[in-house]
Amino acid sequence: ASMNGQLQDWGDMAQMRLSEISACSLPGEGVTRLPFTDEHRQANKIIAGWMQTAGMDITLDAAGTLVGRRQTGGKRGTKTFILGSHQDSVRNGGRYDGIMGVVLACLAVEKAFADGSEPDFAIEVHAYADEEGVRFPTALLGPRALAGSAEIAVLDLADENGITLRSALDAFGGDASAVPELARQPEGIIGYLEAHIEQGPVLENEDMPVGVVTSICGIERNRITINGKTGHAGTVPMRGRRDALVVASQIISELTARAEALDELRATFGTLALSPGAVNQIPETVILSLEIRSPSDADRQAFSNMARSFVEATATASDCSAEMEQNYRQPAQGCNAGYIDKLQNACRVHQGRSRLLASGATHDASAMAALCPMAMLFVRCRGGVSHVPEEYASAADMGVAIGVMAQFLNSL
Ligand code: HGY
Ligand code: MN
Ligand code: MN
Repeated sequence: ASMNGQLQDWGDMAQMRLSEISACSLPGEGVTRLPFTDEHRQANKIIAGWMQTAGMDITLDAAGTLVGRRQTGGKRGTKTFILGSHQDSVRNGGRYDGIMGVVLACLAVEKAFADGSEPDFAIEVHAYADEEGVRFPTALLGPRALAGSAEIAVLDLADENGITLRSALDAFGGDASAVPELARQPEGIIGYLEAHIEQGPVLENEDMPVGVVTSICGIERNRITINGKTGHAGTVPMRGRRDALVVASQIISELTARAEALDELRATFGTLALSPGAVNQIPETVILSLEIRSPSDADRQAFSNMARSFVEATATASDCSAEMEQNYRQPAQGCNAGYIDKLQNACRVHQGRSRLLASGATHDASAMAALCPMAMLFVRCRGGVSHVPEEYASAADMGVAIGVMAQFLNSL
């Protein structure tokens, strides 16, 4: 078959594998596969088969990452290049987010060395347990453990049933007490490459199968608590009310308008809780989340500072009080310039042109950046939709991605 015909075969294999593993899910629309669950266990069995076919030995590491390792004796044998992504999904998500990066990594390794050649360094493929942070209020334990940046306190965070990350991880076959020992020596790691569905419309708008990522946005998450005064909805006059929900609505609309004026910054009020929560009582307390993302940490910080003082001033103006406390942060991460060039060259070979784009979503690669040079390859996403059952990437595009990744590996 022609080169591209051959890539189509690799893409068809990827599509078939993703269809098979999508069954490792809770019942319902789309894919729901949370970390350290039966669905995760079933998925790891299938992933282990992909890794074995790619000539790898398989271990489950202490943080619950499934690690496939292909060791060769070459002169750089002691150095390792890592590929991978996350196996978990959001609730009722798609078949591609995360797991596609694992299957493309396994097939790219197979393709890169299908001619019997062997790299002079070791190769690992990782299937990280938890990137989405849906089950536990934390994420990225696997790659952060490898980078030596895991916060051990997160092990005591619990899911909605009160099960701690520590007990779920140990019951799954990990070893929470050994997580700190997972840190890799940076000098032993060559770098990291992650393929991921774009989750946006850019590649589709430009009719391109794959694109090369320049940087991954930074993120912070805040909890805003607003305290007012409840009262009878019928007897308390409108003027002079201390209505926490009215203050929240002013904060949401004004900060959203200010974020809209900044083209690369994203501000999202994703959750809201209020009390007492009765139709005939004035809301007294509102707790809402504010997530801020930007490719520039300085811009994100400036917006965050402005938001904090705006929140306090808006509450005071209605004789309420409010505080905004940050409870999550990860810095923006640039992709390695040398790897970007290698990926661009491979894109020109396999799709005749190349496109750079920033990532507004975060990825395991953002944590791996603390350990080694990293790069990402995006695959065209139909309709730009992700985190929904309709999420889709074509076999042809995944074939191009495998060709690009195999050429990248051979260029190291
Ligand atoms: O939130 C994110 O960007 C990723 O999809 N977890
Ligand atoms: Mn996701
Ligand atoms: Mn993802």
